[in-house]
Amino acid sequence: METDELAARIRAGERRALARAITLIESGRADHRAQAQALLDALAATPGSALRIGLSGTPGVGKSTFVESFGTMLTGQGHKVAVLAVDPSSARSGGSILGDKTRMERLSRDPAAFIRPSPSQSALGGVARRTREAVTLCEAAGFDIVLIETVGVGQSETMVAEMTDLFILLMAPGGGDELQGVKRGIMEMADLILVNKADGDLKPAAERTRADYAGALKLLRRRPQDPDGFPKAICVSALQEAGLAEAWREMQALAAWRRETGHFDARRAEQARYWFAEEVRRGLLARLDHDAAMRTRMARMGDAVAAGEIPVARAAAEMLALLGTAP
Ligand SMILES: Nc1nc2c(ncn2[C@@H]2O[C@H](COP(=O)(O)OP(=O)(O)OP(=O)(O)O)[C@@H](O)[C@H]2O)c(=O)[nH]1
Ligand SMILES: [Mg+2]
Repeated sequence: METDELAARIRAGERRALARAITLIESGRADHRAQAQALLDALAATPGSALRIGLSGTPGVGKSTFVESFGTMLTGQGHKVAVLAVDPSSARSGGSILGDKTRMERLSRDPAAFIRPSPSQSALGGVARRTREAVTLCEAAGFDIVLIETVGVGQSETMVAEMTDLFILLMAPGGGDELQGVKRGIMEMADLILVNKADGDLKPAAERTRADYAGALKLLRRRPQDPDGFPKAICVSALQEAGLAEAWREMQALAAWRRETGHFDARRAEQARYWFAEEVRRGLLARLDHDAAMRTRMARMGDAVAAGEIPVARAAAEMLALLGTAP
């Protein structure tokens, strides 16, 4: 299919065209890459305006259940919801975090929703780039809310926070010492903490956990992108569909405030800058790692350095000059 036709079909909201385009951007083939680039260029003229929401949480905390009930609530309100995943471990586990479609039975059959599992690829940088491009495609296809799910592994949370407008942390009720287990850096990224499973026997523990997180959030350095009272911690039950409307109200209030105060657009601009620099860096590294001539030169230069024939700094400067990046 021609790029223009594919672009037109995506703009018309055709899900099969969207799925096909995402497959194209996930491909490692050079000709596919060129096509994907052309497609993204073609769609850049009609930028979408989706609210991008990042969702993270440890395995078993209830992410899939939450996406199912929260997503279904949103489509019930007339929204079009796309769900994407950043899962650096999917290659290892052989599946994807969205593979459990049984937990998203309603949403996966919902005509107003689009669910895309994480590509099975281990390089987080590659997954992140593809997810970011998939967001663009989903927006062009008319989805006004894009949920990006990630499991709390390594840098994946940072990546997702760098491509979303709101970052939500899903937590489980605990016995009081779970706060220690949460890395400070992750707390600092959160716009909203949702303590899930606030139902049945777990309800009192969930409320205590919520209070603990609320207290911890207050101790963090105040961020310019937050109005009074944010970041917030609230209780939800994804299973019983409780607290979801409140969670959505808080997300909307925060997004509206950021839009009014310019923080929303400023953040998007910052993210564009971040990913641009990241792509250039990745491109340079790819040349070092995959360009056969460069690899040979690296090996030879390495030998020369090891033999004491050339000082480290001079050898490095020569390599960088070859890459066209000499200072
Ligand atoms: N009681 C209760 N259980 C829940 C709730 N949400 C999820 N669960 C249960 O918690 C378990 C894990 O839920 P998932 O939605 O698969 O969790 P996940 O975070 O997607 O897990 P991974 O995909 O493994 O990372 C399941 O048995 C769910 O039924 C909730 O609100 N209340
Ligand atoms: Mg899951």
